[in-house]
Amino acid sequence: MKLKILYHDGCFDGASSAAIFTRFYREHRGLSAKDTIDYLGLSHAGSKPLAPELFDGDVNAMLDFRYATSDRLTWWFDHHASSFPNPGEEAYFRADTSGQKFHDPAAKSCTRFMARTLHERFGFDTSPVEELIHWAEIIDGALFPDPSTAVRLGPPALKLMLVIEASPGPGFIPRLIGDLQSCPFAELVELPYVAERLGPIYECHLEIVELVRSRLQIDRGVVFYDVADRNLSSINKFIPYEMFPEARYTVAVSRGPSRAKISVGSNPWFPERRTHDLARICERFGGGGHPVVGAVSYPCAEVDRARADADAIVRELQDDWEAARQSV
Ligand SMILES: [Mn+2]
Repeated sequence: MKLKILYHDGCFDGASSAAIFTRFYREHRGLSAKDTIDYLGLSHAGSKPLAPELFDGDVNAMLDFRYATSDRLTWWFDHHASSFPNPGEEAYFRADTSGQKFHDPAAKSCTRFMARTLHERFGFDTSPVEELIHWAEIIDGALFPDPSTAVRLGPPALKLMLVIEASPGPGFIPRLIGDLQSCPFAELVELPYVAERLGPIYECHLEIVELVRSRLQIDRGVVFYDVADRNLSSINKFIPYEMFPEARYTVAVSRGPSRAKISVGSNPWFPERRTHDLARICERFGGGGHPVVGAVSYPCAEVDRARADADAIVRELQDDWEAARQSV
């Protein structure tokens, strides 16, 4: 038997969802020595329906990632507002009778939503994985106590977040998912394969913090920066708010090895200042996300189109600045 677990790649919530689901499956469905677990990280590039070949396990679970209308999908948990980008997908989900597919766009993390659902419906014991649930909720819900914690990353959980975000693809995250199931974070960051990777990534993170800080511009409540001239695939999204605590939104253009990206975020420490649905705005440009944070991906060659779209998004987010300023 092959258990295939597809999860949101390069994402703490995706990795912790995969770890907890594995635990659940082992405890409640059983895995023998002959059974295999195959982990595959998925990234939100465009909104095309997922290829049916991805679901090649005997059991296929997809976690913290948009829906797929495949009869081979056995389990599904997601909390994205843009889970059904293609016609017919939501109706297909609503008509599902498996009792193993769940969506809650109000959930802050897939991890906590899934753990609670597995507890309520199947009696899953969440107590050994409370650390994962607690931190997934803080990280995916952007519930950090202050911008400095979110940028400087003191707690071990935040160092794991950093290393996960910088390590998409096969190899590292699947191995980490194995250890996340039972190892406390303080010990996990000391394991050689984690520590060796984390050291240079953390150093590089602090360099990127300085680079981004040098590019930030704020106008009418919107911080904008463009680092698409550099090859940077993961950038901490809170850097702008450490420098400009009064900002409402951030719009960033960046370019990694495989895609260019617009990232759109709102200031999580002042949620009442947000008046726009960022998922809806990003969807109009072919992206998606949550009301409070969204993104649009482009092929690397189309970085100029990303810049033009980012400019349009900045102007849209500035539009009610006068009204918003009077209310804060
Ligand atoms: Mn998530």
